[in-house]
Amino acid sequence: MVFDRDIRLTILGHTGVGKTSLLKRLKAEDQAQIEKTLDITIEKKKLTLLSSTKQSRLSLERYRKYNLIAVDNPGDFKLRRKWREAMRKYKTHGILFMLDPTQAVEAQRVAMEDSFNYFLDSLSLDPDKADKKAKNKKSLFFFVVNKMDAIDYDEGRAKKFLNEFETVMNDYKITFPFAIFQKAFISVLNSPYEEIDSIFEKCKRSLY
Ligand SMILES: Nc1nc2c(ncn2[C@@H]2O[C@H](COP(=O)(O)OP(=O)(O)OP(=O)(O)O)[C@@H](O)[C@H]2O)c(=O)[nH]1
Ligand SMILES: [Mg+2]
Repeated sequence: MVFDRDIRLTILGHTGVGKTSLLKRLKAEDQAQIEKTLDITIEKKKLTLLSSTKQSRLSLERYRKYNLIAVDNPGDFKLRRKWREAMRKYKTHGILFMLDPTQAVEAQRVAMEDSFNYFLDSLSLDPDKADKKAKNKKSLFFFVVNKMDAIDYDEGRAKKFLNEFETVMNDYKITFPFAIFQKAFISVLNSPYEEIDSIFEKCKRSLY
């Protein structure tokens, strides 16, 4: 339809945080089949956001569909240079960065730093040019803490965990002053579908 819109996301994060699981959940595919991702994979899904169904029948938004184009990436550090390739090749609206509170902070912080640098590289391989482009770029950076079930849905604990990444996130904010920052706490395996949907609802509101 002509009034359909795209939500284009690069999914990044350390290995085993649940990137592929999130996309499988969205596509209602078998979670048991998931293996470690070894290469860049493009997942597409037409989304009818739950908020649309609440709009009046006269509203265009009620009939609007969102085409999610998600670039799933391998989290393993040896395969991480593919992130740069993916971001240069598939121009997305931004990054959905996933975190796992059951895994060590340090390795995930490195992954967050890598995603910062590779995203800048995707703007230009000349660091000064990339910094300049970043200053005006209205990207979306979405930080998603997954596996809330594994920490008994303890939001206090999840927020404390996310605080460990504050300094890196601040660097994102300084480098991308016009970017939009979002956070969410979910369990890909157990959250009700509305909570999964709300991630993409937030993306929609940030982008359109
Ligand atoms: N307890 C729990 N486990 C989860 C959740 N989401 C994913 N997992 C598990 O975490 C493991 C890794 O999930 P993947 O989706 O393969 O992780 P990934 O980020 O794609 O990993 P790479 O492809 O190596 O980068 C799997 O065993 C999942 O079942 C969750 O919400 N809760
Ligand atoms: Mg994967």
